[in-house]
Amino acid sequence: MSYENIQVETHEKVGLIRLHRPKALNALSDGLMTELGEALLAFDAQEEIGCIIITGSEKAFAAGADISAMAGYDYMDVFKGEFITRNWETLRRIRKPVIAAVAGYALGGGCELAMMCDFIIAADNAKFGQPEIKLGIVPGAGGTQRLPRAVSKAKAMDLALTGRMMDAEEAERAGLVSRIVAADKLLEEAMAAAIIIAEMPRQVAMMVKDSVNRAYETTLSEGMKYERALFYSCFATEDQKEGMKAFLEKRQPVFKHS
Ligand code: CO8
Repeated sequence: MSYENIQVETHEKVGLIRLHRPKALNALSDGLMTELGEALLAFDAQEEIGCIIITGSEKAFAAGADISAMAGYDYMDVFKGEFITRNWETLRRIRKPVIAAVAGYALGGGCELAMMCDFIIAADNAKFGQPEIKLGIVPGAGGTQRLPRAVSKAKAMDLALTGRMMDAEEAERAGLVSRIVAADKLLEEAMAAAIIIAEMPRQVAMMVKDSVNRAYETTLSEGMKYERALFYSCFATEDQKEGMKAFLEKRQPVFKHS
């Protein structure tokens, strides 16, 4: 399938999606978000794909939602048009792990999109922020909800109220990103992580994702019950037999993803 606002590549078991609106620092237009959703669903449905990476350019992961499109909207346009939820929620339906490989600006909706991924690998030039307040709006895709869960209330308030940017080191200290790598090695490092994940028993990777995400939606005791049920279910799979047998036989496991 050909896209206008993204570039899609398959690297063996890894699906790579590059946001590609270079003239607008990958501003997340409606068209881009629709295409991103389609590409994500296609990779999720593709049997051989075990992990997906979303990345941008060296200058910008995404500088936010498209301000030129939003500027003319009134309340009824955004309310009735379900601006945001119509195509922004697709990412949440993806069951395979999704890594955000972020270089440059990840601002507003760009930061929110990165936070909707399962984890963020940041280039050393990455900058995160929720500058919406400077445009007269509140964040609309998780900036006031996922950000405090990721970095604490204090840091989220600071970022969303002042609109300032946070560099990669501050973001790592705050817990927003899992690791920082040199900007020219970003894709290489993200790909290496994605290959490791894609080689793991697929159903277990999907369960880990599901269960960790559940931790943000439920109480500890309900989350523990959920995790326990998933844990038990792993014993019905061939890969559990193979993983444990291979360990005892001191060899590498050969997973069948079943
Ligand atoms: N939307 C549209 N165009 C943009 C955006 C954007 N978010 N960001 C940058 N651009 C465009 C610029 O207008 C410029 O275009 P042109 O060359 O035609 O004038 C081009 O990209 C390059 O940008 P700059 O010249 O500004 O580049 P600089 O290097 O000087 O500055 C910055 C880079 C600091 C990133 C600056 O571009 C900037 O501040 N951008 C806006 C950041 C921002 O406010 N983001 C939040 C947007 S609101 C939002 O995301 C709400 C999310 C709601 C949830 C989801 C809703 C669907």
